[in-house]
Amino acid sequence: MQIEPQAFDRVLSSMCTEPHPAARDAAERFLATNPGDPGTYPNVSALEDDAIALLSGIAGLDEPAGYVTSGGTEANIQAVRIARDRAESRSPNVVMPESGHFSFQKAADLLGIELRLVPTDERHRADLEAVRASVDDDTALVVGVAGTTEYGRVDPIPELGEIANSVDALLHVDAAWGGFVLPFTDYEWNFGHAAVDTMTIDPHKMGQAAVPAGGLLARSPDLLDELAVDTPYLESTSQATLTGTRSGAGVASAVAAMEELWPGGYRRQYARSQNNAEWLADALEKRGYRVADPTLPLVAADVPRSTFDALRAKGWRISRTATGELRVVCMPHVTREMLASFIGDLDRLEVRASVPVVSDD
Ligand code: 0PR
Repeated sequence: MQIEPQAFDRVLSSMCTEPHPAARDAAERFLATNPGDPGTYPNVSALEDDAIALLSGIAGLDEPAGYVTSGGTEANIQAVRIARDRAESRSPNVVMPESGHFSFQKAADLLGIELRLVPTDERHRADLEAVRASVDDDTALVVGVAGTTEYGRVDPIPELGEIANSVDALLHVDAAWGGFVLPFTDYEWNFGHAAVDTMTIDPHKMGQAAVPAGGLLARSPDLLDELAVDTPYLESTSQATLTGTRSGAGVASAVAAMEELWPGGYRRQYARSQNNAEWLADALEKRGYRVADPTLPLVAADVPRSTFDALRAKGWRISRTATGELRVVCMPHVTREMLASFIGDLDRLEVRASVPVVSDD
């Protein structure tokens, strides 16, 4: 095989990053293990218990319950499945701000459940009045996002919990990306802060684990039991995961990263990333672009389509929000030097755009 993976030196919009060296090493050692068959692979299965205990500590959950998923998509699908199976309604619905990740569309489609999208406010957070107006007796689940994909915003989680409670629905918090930075902020987002029933929190994003390592946590083990099916020919008797064979590499790398970095390493990483985001937001603002305040290490700015395309043509791996803003996620591999070089390219493009082309003839 000739081809090499891409370098990270121009990757600015990904929510994945270079794994921590300890995570990389652990992934390699556990490559040929399957936590989906704990009877045959007990060591990686024990590691998965460690992963859930560590994730629970990060998310303020006293009694660890959950499993390492293939990513945020699987965790979100499973959370919707728990709520659907627990609901008494014959036509249950899920209420979510429109800032929620598109994995919930997949969940709704797969599970045959109605997804009610409600607007966000001017700060891109769930509009509580709109959520209140959308829930009813058929609502099985209210979703809040703690670190949105497009703007890095945190929904008012305790208030969403109260609304969910008022109609006997569950509350799911999608902290797939935000979960490893929020512990170092003042936001109320976790099991200790609010009546959260289930949570997505992904080591393979800000957690610096190898892909695939997502996380699903539940307030109590009986919520996970909603997912369990019998497994007659395995030594273990039931399975609550969506996939069967799973990545032992992901599980081991998640434990290695969290043991190495929680809490001091993640705290320092958050401070670095947040500083970088504020520096970038400032640099873009000074150049006259409208910038959404980086409340977490993610910057969105109104850069014209032509400039965006020219930056992509220069090799910058950038993406856009649904409304077309440039989006930069300050992941651990994103350094100040990278951002300075990005701004340098932007300045050169703008100079060229503003200087009339003079031909020699
Ligand atoms: N929830 C939130 C809040 C997310 O941002 C994402 C992914 C998910 C759930 C789904 O997680 P998985 O992708 O692990 O299933 N958000 C990124 C996105 O869709 C995923 C991503 C990651 C995209 C790396 C590109 C990339 O290079 O934009």
